[in-house]
Amino acid sequence: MKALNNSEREEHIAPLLANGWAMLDNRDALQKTFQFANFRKAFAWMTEMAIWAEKLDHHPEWSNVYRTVDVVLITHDANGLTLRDIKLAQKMDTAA
Ligand code: HBI
Repeated sequence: MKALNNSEREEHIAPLLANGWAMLDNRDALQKTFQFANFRKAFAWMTEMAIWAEKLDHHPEWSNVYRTVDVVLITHDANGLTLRDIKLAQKMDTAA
């Protein structure tokens, strides 16, 4: 999996930044904090995303406290962002 080139970055990252994602300062990674109405909804979303992660063979770094899920997306094999991260971020936003 190849790291995103500059034109791919412009095309794919800007819409995510406009939708609550941020770039981490110290890693080439995307971060977003998702808030749900309650724990049940947060965990249901995580379950749905876990099934997608397996399907895409691409897994988030994430943690859950009550109704909040903190997500970091990066492709470990590329040590940076790839189209897999973009795809998973879009999936997460659509399902949230
Ligand atoms: N998930 N985020 C992330 N990054 C990876 O590089 C990655 C993964 N899930 C599975 C995976 N790589 C496998 O393709 C390899 O470790 C075999």
